Amino acid sequence: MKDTALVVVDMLYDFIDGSLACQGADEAVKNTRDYIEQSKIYPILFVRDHHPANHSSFFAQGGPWPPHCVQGTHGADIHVDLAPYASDDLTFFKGEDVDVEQYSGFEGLNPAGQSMREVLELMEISTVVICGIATEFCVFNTSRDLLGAGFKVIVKKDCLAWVDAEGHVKALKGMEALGIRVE
Ligand code: VGL
Ligand code: ZN
Repeated sequence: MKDTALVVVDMLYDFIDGSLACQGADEAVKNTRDYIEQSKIYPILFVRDHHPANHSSFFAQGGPWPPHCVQGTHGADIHVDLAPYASDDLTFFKGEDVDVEQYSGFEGLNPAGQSMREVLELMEISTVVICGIATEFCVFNTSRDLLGAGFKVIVKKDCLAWVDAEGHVKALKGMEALGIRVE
């Protein structure tokens, strides 16, 4: 599977057992780790929501979310079971601009300032497998943008967690309707 990469989206403590804990998160982390070990899939890219403490998406600024994934806090860290697979070059940060909501990991940049598209193209990746949190937000937007950029996209159903069960099901249907494989 040399032309295939895995993208792990926002498997960060605040989305797992923190301020924005999502349904199914523990199972999603475990299943993602099992998938990595069993499939030996490589390369593995990580997306990290990474907000300043006064981000516009937080309640105090009139946004829809509790404070989460604040830069430098435990809640912004990748789960310990997945962190060993992460490398700087293949980690893409989003949500760093105080005024901008970024649900799509495709808009993230690595520490060298490279976009996900740039890095995937350099590695000659044509198919992307997606695991992550939350189905309705970051997973949906990241998958849609990767598909729009010409990649084949496969979403791993057992490796997702969600804010709202109905929203999760609706997002899965929406992704399938776009031409994303959900398996
Ligand atoms: C996300 C809510 C707020 C996500 C990010 O990555 O799904 N959801 N910020
Ligand atoms: Zn966020």
